[in-house]
Amino acid sequence: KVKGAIFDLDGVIVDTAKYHFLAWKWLADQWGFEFTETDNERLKGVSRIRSLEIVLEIGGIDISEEEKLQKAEQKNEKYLQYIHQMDRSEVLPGAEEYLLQLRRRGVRIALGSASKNAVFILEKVGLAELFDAVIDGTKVSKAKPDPEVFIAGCEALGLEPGECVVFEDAEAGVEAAIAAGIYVVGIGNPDILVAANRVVSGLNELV
Ligand code: G16
Ligand code: MG
Repeated sequence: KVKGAIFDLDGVIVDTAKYHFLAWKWLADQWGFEFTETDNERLKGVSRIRSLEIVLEIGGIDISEEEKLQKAEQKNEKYLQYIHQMDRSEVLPGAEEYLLQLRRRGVRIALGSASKNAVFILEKVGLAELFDAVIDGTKVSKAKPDPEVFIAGCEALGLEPGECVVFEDAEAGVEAAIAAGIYVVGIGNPDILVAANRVVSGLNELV
C-alpha cells in the first residue's frame, strides 16, 4: 500500500518551464543565437548551472567559470520576475484536487524538485501547506538522474522507497526515481517516458 507520494514541481504541479524558457532565451538573445522550445526540452528537470552549460553548448559559446556563475544569476533574476507574477490559476489541472485526495486518504506528501525557487513557487500558487516535506535544489547536491532528491524525500516522510510513489515529467527524473527504487508515474508522453511504471497525461487523469 502506498504511504507516501513525492511530486516533481515543474511540469507536474505547475508549468514553470515556459518561464525558464523565456529567461534562457533572453540570455541567448544577448549572445545573438536562437534558443528554441525544442532546445528547452533538454533543460527540463536539469539544475540551473547544468542548464546554462547546455545553453552555452547550443550557442557554441565558451565563457569562464566565474562568468558562468554571473550568467546563471542573471538568468535567475529574469526568471524571478516571471514567477513573482504567478498565482493559483497556474496550478496544472487536477494537481490540487489530487493532492487533497491523497491527504484525505492519509498519504504523506513531499516535493522532490531540482529548483532552488520551489518553496517560493508553492507559496505563490497557494499549495505550500499541502506538503509535509519539501526537498528542493537548496537541499541536495546531486542533480537528477541521481536518486538523492527522492531518497531524501522518502527519509523526510519517514518512509521506505517501497512505500512511496514518484510523479515526474522529465526523463532524468524518471531515471532518478527508478534508481531510488521507487514506483514512478510519468506525466506526459509515453513514447518519451518509456522507463516509467505507468504514464498519464496529467494529474487530472488520476482524480
Ligand atoms: C526545475 C526545472 C529545470 C530547472 C530546475 C532548477 O526542475 O525543470 O528546468 O533548471 O528546476 O530551477 P532553479 O533555477 O529555479 O533552481 P523540477 O525538478 O522542479 O522539474
Ligand atoms: Mg519537472
